[in-house]
Amino acid sequence: MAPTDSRHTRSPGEAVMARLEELARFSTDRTALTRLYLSAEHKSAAKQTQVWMQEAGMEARIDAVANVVGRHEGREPGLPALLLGSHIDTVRNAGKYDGCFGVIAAIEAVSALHAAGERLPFAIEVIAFGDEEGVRFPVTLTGSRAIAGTLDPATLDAMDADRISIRQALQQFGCAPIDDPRVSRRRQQALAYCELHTEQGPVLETEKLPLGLVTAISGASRFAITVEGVAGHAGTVPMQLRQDALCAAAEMILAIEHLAGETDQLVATVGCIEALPGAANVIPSSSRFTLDIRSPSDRVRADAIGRLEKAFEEIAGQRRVRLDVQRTYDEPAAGCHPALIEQLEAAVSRAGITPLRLPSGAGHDGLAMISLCPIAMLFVRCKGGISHNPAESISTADADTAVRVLIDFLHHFDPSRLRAN
Ligand code: HGY
Ligand code: MN
Ligand code: MN
Repeated sequence: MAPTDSRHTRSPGEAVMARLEELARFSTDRTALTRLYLSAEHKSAAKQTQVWMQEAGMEARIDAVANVVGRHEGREPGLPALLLGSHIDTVRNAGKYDGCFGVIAAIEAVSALHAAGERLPFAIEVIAFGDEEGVRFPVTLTGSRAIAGTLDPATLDAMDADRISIRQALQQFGCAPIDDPRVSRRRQQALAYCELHTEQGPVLETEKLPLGLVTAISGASRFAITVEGVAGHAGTVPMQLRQDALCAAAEMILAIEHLAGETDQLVATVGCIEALPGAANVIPSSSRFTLDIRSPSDRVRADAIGRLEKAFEEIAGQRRVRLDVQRTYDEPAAGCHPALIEQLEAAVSRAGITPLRLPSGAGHDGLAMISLCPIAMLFVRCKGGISHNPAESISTADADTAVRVLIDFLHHFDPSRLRAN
């Protein structure tokens, strides 16, 4: 494991930024940051995170779905816990801060309590979830769903591009058997879940604010769409006789863009597309593409999906191609708990920062954790709102402010106010 940094001379922000640099080295690619769920790089990053949790005075372990879980006991052992954390898996060619910032900042906050010999009237658990991005396997939130007790065992049969299932990958990773009872939390054990995360959007930078309070996490659906046409010779088949799977997919993709462009509170993205057999002189016989569609309003999202499915059917009919639409992910919007937002907001105000509330267009583990306990999120400003991109960046000063506000929030957290609502 990489030598850990000296705890003495650095500000919380500097310590967080230094560790994020170290964590970013655990990557499949040499030239970019890619760390997919249950990869060898994920295992190295998980073990390093476990060491940092232990140095911060926590009991730390890697659970049966490869989350890293650190626990800092309260004034007496076994108290219900406030859950902190985020994810340490990344997208391909990722930035260093998406997910990892929330984990390292939470460890830094607990480290400060530990260094001061402080014990709070509740325990704190810091969780480094292993599969928030859902890049390697066609499912996502595996780690947080397992903790929340909502993981469908069938999920473990999902396979990656090499036909390795999550179940097999967990065994290769060295995880305990999946039915390890220590994975999921009982409702009474979890007071709330609070996640620090980069905003991944431009609002805080535009408002010149370092931090923001999240009101809700947008709901999202993902689809795998396959179009089957007829392969043909690029030189001999007249245009009007073609059953071109890629052109049909292209028309569907433009229909997606058009609908999302004219619908308020809706975004839709086609991130992956492939055409087979993939030869320049062959009319594609089939094409596959993904659709990711989101909205803070579940009704807007459901209505848009219905309209798109109808449009796809019409296009497939006109082009005499076959269509298969598989929904691979569906998560309703998750509202942050008002009493948690207020308590985070009070900590932001005590730091002399004007509180700003905003929704999260990006998905987070809170979408799964809300099945277990109330959730809240604190956003930190990121440069240009850039994310899912190596250019993603935050400032040391904002990281420092975020850790200090989190520590202040921990000192004032009153779980009884959650029950009052
Ligand atoms: O896709 C998302 O919103 C998240 O980054 N996984
Ligand atoms: Mn992400
Ligand atoms: Mn994230």
